[in-house]
Amino acid sequence: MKTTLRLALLSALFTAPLIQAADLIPIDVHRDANCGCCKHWISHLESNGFKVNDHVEANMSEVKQRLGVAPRLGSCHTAVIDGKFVEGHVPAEQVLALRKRDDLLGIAAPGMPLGSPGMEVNGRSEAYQVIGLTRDGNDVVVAEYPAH
Ligand SMILES: [Cu+2]
Repeated sequence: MKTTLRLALLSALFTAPLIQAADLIPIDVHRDANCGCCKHWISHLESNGFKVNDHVEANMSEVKQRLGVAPRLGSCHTAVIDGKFVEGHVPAEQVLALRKRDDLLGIAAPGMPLGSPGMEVNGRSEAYQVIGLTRDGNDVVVAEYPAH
């Protein structure tokens, strides 16, 4: 057997366990059927270790109200992980960080910030914040992303 082939087989053996389904983090995403950027955000999650349960909804404002998303934090899709909401185009790293924040009801990237995950449009970007909603109803900045 050629060395290069043997190396390729070895590396396949070592990387295989990393992509086992059991390691993926489940998350529910609620979205409107016609939302294109929502699907782009789902792809962003899937390429960062999440297993997305995709829910197509007829009435997103009813869903947001039910999940406790304050209207001022609103965006397009609404995800749920560990009982907490993730509103809009929040980067996957912030979704992971949210899992360790028991003081928060959820996090949001309000609006549709250009350049956020799933909102890549012609390389344009704007600065945006990820806002956390605390259990006592206050907004806190959990992350800031500059225009790039
Ligand atoms: Cu969107």
